[in-house]
Amino acid sequence: MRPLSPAALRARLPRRAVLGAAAATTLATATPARRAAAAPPPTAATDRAALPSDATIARQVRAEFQHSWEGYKRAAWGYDEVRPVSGRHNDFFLRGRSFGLSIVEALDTLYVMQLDAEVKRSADWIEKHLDPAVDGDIHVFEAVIRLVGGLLAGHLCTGRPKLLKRCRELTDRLLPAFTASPTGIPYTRVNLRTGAVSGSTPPLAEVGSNILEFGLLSQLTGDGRYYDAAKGAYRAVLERRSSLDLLGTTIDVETGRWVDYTSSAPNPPVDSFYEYLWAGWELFGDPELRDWYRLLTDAVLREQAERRDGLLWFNQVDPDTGELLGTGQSELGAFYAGLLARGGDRAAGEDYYRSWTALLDRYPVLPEGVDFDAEEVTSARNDLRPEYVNSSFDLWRLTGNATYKRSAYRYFQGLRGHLRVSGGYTVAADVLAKPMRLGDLTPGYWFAENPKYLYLMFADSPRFDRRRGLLSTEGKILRGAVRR
Ligand code: DMJ
Repeated sequence: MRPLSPAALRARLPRRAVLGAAAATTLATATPARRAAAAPPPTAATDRAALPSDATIARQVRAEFQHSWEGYKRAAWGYDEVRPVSGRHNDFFLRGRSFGLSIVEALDTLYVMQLDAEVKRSADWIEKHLDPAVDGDIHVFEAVIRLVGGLLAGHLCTGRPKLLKRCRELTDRLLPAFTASPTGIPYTRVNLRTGAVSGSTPPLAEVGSNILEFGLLSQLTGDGRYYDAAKGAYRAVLERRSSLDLLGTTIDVETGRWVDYTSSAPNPPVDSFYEYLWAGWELFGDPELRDWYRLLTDAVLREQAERRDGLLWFNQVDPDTGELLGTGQSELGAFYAGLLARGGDRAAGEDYYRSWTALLDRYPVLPEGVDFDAEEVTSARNDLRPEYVNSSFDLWRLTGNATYKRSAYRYFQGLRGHLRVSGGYTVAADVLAKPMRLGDLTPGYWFAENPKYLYLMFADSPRFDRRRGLLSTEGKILRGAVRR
């Protein structure tokens, strides 16, 4: 483990003073209800109270997963996503075409929860109905993390060869996004039937978040083309880093020039670009991925980390000059707490987790966006995101500290208390409204992520190797599924 040097986290004094003045003005005028946590609040009562036993919590989580799964089956079976309030369904990739996304997302969660009749029903559906040659422009990144990853995980869990075959067919049809690119940086979209590519300015998450799925497919098939394509995309971006070892946000596939710098790590849309470097090292032992992760992470910690009232946040900065561009923080970035710890920066990871836990102390469920400088909620939605509890899971696995179970349980209680509806679980349109204003969607990733992280923390599942297990950015079990 590499401890953070004090210099790495030293805030730049002039900038701080300016931010401090701005914060004072904003605080005086901000609507109190929209203010984000400034200082660590007292530990929430639920953190001090005794938790139910692990087995009880695992049963509760499994029951809630089943509740949402039954809701999906009842109203939207075979469609991508369910709208659990209206009982309608949602197409995720293409209007009027369905990939049964929630089924693919749920497959390995059903498996670790030992819902075997549902595993069979789902795998049968996929083998019969999932068409990897649809005539339509598919979002490559979403197809990789959700469908390719889901099929791989489903294959590893069940051993069914057809799932791997379908996975390979689909990936072969996605591959032109990489091979047609003059830089090796993938186009955003590809027509699965014709191979025509489009979308030439992907954000970084879309450029990097495929090496786990592609690399595993290379291992399982002995065909190195997938890993090489994914690694080539990483290399093309690393070659274009700034003199501060920072990266931009979106990049031009054809010219290799940066398009904008509007968002920096760990925020979207760059987030999992960093995650897959470290996870790629963990899964494949490729030292170049580890070294790239270290280089970029050192720069993020040195140039972007900001300590505020005992909490740790990350500034948005210009990659060339380090100049401050923003202080917004997306809930999607909460995954970074676990990643930092996994990558050797455990203290920083635990501190960043506490920053998000401080928000969980203030709000019944986490809002989508906050600005830590203005101390405001910038997006009051909640999209049933898994990133906070993803970090609970990572940090608990790494440290064994019960505090992560407590905060994960509190997160679970928040969801169960506010986002449960008769048709399953739904997103919220405004978590600050009283009563909370709900939306009408169970995103596909819900079936892959939130309940799985919770379940694997509390259930002693015989089907998951907690020590070796490795999950993708979409919560797919890419290593550590135990077949029994
Ligand atoms: C998921 O699709 C994945 O976790 C992805 O990496 C980013 N965000 C969503 C869920 O928030």
